Amino acid sequence: MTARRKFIKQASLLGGLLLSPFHTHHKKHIQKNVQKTTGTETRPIVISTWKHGLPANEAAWKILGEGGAALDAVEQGVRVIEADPDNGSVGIGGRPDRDGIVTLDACIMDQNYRCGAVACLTDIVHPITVARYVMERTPHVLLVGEGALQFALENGMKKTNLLTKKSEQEWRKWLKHSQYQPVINIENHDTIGMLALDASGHLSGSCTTSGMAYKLHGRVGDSPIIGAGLYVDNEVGAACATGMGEEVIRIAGSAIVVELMRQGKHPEEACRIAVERIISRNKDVSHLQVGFLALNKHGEYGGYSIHKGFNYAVQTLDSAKMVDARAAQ
Ligand code: SD4
Repeated sequence: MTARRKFIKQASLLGGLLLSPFHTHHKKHIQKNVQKTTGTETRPIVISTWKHGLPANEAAWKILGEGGAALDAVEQGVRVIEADPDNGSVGIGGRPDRDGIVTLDACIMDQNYRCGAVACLTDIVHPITVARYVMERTPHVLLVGEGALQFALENGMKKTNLLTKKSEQEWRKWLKHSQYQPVINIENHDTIGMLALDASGHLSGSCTTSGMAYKLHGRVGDSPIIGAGLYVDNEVGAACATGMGEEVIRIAGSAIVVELMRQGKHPEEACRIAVERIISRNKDVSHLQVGFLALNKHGEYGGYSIHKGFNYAVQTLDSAKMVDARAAQ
């Protein structure tokens, strides 16, 4: 059995059919909006990193299934996770930096190479929407720190305390035993990256995170960096990353995955090659996790990570499911 076929088999075995009432109810209506140009094309489709990708995809599908734009879908989808205080790595409830301050990174990119991002943003629940405002309301791509906060407030967003009781308690515990160093481990990744292909055949992507837990104050990861945490080329495909951001930045990870797809690689193979590149430039990856997720113009998708454990959510007209990504180790 080829690696590709094995992957598909594994994916379908692992992926349970989780159709929501909304999904079933709207299936007929959605069908009208689905344009399949060949037997192998799937659209609309939305894919997202990690298990919280399921509710995020469901929110995105409300837009995609009505024939809406991928850009709106990837913004609205990840907002659900940003607003969830129980998620420890995105939006409110995200783990703080080593000084106890929650700082958020996010970016968004559409089918016309338009992109916007914020980094080290404090006190705002929805950095993805601020990123979209940067894209649509300024001539810039990236705003950081104080300037990003000022821009968010000027654009009508409200200040909110993002440090929940639970995150604060965990941080205080960490302070006692931590030797005051940032930590990252294989389980400690749950940034959300989302990629969507809409009924019109347009791609967009989003990525949002509180980044590495207990990082140095001011540290920015890959997630708001266009080309690292996210990249979209509407002619080819889209990719996003999760895991140790420094390693993703060093290889311009998402841009590389898109370039590999441009050369004809299947999305999973493109992700695998990018992962191998990170592995080859590190002596020891036993404590290092990075995962890539990719979607091409035909609605084919795939993911790959250094270590087992990375999974992603996929939603199409017919199903909403989790897929365990294949891994190098
Ligand atoms: C970062 N890539 O800030 C992010 C962290 C992450 O799941 O993906 N966590 O480095």
